[in-house]
Amino acid sequence: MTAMTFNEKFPHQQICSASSLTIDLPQPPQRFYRHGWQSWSLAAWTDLTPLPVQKPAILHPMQVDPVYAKELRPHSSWVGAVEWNHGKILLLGSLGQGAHVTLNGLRLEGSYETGGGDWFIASGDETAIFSEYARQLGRRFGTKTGKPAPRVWCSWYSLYTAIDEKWLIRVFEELGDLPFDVLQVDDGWQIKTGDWEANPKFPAGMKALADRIKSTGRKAGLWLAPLIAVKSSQLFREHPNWFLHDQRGYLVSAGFNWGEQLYALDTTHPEALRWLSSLLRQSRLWGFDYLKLDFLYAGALPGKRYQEMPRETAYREGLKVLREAMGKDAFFLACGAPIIPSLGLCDAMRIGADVSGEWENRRDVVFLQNPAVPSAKNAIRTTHHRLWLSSLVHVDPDVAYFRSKVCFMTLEQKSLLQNLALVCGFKATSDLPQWLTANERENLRNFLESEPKVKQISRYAFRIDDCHVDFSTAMSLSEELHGAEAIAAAAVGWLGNHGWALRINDRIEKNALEKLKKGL
Ligand code: 9PG
Repeated sequence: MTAMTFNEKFPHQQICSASSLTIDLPQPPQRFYRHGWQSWSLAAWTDLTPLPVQKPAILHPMQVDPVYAKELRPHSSWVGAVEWNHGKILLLGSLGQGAHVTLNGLRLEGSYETGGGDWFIASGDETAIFSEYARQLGRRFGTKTGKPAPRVWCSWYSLYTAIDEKWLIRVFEELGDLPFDVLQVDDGWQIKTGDWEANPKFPAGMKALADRIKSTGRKAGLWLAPLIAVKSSQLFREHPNWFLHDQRGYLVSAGFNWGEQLYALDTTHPEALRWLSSLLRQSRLWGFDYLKLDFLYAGALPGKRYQEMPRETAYREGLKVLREAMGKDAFFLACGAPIIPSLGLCDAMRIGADVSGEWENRRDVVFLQNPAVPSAKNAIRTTHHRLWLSSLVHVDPDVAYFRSKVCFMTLEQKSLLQNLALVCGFKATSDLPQWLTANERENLRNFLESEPKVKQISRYAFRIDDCHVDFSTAMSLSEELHGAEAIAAAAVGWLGNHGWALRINDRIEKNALEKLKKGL
């Protein structure tokens, strides 16, 4: 254990090697910078009051690092920072994988889960320090490839899993000459998560769909979640031994989605790796050159592996196999991904929660106290706090909305999402052309064509060409609940922890989508 004291003589910047390290602070800081484990997990400056354990617990493996889900002290994956009122910060960040930072009273503590590694410690101006931390990470993990960020139309945030071949082809036609570089097919094409063949809604098959996209002069994009499988998939039923188990031999939960239990592939299992490799090669053979690989956190969950190694090392080794199989020329967007262990292996990374057509969903955000669920506000907050990664990888803030149909955001809220995309330099939407008015379509075109000058002027404000944009309204977290609201929240939290309740919710959402689709 290495111990230090933060005082006037403390160097502005240093790198040291230790399995664990503590820095004594002279006085309690005002704020703590927490950095969530994977794309969807909260990243934010918060005050020191403990954040409530987010609900429901059944989703912990897919929303946070489950090892620290119940930690009440301010804590952070790989990198944490504290700020006193004078605006200066002290940052403690690991330069290796599998590290965690905790604020324990007047002590900033960092520790590696296994073995030791390097730490970057610096104090001073926030922007300068984070960019130096990023530079140090880049030296160890690799940095941006030369590929530009494509402009993407993604099928998810309109009809979600209700997509089908006929309907997508109609969309591709109606997008006309809007300047998109990639048309990306999201979740809904596969038989099941784990069984990656076209389902009956795609009778011509995936190669035909990719050909169709490419005939419009664009690249074809495909969503896959290669490291998970649902319990009912053929993959899981035929190869339960390829999946992660715990020390006692029980299957490790990778969360709950699509009304089902999720399991995680063991990325150290040679047969699982062979299967993964052929899946990625197959996707390329179909003709998809842009791959959105999702739910990647599953590869780094704690468990007993075929080959024993630290969990994030196992993940990164698995990711190398995926990258190798898809080839260097494919554009790889990592999503639901543990951040640091994915650097250098992907071209772009989702750095926040999913957006949705809603600014904030009362049930999810307020009652479940969950900053990782889909919502525009959650997406903006976390993305904003990870912008420092943009020198290392293209940062994806998720899609922007231009439509007023099937969207519950105000013009200001939609414009915050659009502006965040301009700050990130990563532009995408899921708006259906048939939902856009002539004016909205023009706004979308201008957005896709614009290359504005972006300058950060304070922690949450930017100048984008001549506009002043302030993201502060997205930064607050939900307040602690009292009285009747607290009781309602406990009930929602309890319900949300049950598979049957999530299944009912899933059904209701599916029916609503089908209805929406019929109205098109
Ligand atoms: C397809 C979607 C889209 C989307 C991805 C991912 O419960 N959760 O925390 C949760 C977060 C994100 C999520 C699903 C669940 O969405 O981010 O863009 O591809 O999968 O299923």
